[in-house]
Amino acid sequence: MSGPKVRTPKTRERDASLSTQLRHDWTTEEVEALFALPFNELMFLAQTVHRANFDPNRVQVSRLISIKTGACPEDCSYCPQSAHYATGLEKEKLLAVEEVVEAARVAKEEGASRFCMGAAWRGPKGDDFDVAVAMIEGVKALGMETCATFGLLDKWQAQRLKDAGLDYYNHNIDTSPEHYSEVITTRTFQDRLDTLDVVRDAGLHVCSGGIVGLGETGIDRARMLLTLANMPKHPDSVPINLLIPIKGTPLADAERPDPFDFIRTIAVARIIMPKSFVRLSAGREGMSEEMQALCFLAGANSVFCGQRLLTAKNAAPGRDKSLFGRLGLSPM
Ligand code: SAM
Ligand code: DTB
Ligand code: SF4
Repeated sequence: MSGPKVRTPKTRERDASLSTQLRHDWTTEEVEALFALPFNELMFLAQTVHRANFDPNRVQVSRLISIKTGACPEDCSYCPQSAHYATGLEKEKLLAVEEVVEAARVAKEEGASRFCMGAAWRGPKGDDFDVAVAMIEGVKALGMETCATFGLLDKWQAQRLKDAGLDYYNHNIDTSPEHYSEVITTRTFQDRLDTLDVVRDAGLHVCSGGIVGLGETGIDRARMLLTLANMPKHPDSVPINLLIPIKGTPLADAERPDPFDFIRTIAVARIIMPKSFVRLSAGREGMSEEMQALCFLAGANSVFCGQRLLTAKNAAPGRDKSLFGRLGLSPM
């Protein structure tokens, strides 16, 4: 499928309407057609939509912490923390509340506006949930935005997190509905959607995205983004992760996606969810500065800062400061 090669009044009209409309009725064909645009055309369209909705030179910055590491009962075939694979990761029990609040204070000092707490759980249970709630209260009291990613939730748990002052809940759909069971067998795609529903219904901001590089096809990428865009409300934040290959996991040797396909995924997310923050998420450590710059040009406007994500490496110290400086970007 080839897209328009020159800008005409008709393409300009399309760009203007894409910039403002919040659609929830995308078809697979329409999303595939965006992916199939010539690269320059796609980037122009994404940047047009981005500029209509955001300051193009500002990037939201979040910091992650793993509050409970490893020994996860789920079998997500990309994850270093799954108990199903020998990844050599050192397990850690639940951190103490004070330790987490102190890490958040430091992250704030270093420029993060949001602090995201992640746990290697299928979902929160028992006393551990009470401790996690206390962490959220403590971080919120610092005046930071709070985010949690604790796995599957029921509606009472979602309400309890909301009452504790949680702002965002991260729960990724990871891939297309069709590819999901190739990647994870211990829960279903519908389980993920059900949690996203209870999170939204509790009035929490939704953070949901996926991973590029799980052996998915181009249609799977289109179907993943379309699933997010066709939700009752676009997720407020859409993390696009590039698979970090982890030794010992079934995806350790997965074929690296073409970098331009990753950038295209960011651009299409930007276009079909025009007002959402699109996060250039895991995988930055292995990217060149030029590739990251293209991701920002494609409409990414959020990143994780710091040397670590949950367990994997992120940006080396000083690298982001230098990158932001060279690109004239500033944190939101
Ligand atoms: N256990 C919770 C869950 O699965 O929702 C929260 C933590 S889990 C580590 C959060 C997300 O990290 C996953 O949904 C996945 O998208 C991402 N992730 C995990 N391992 C990754 C990897 N090796 N490369 C890229 N993204 C990864
Ligand atoms: C998201 O989409 N990516 C982040 C965050 N949400 C929780 C996690 C990336 C994890 C990468 C592998 C690791 O650090 O263990
Ligand atoms: Fe567990 Fe989350 Fe990793 Fe899956 S992605 S194994 S649920 S920590």
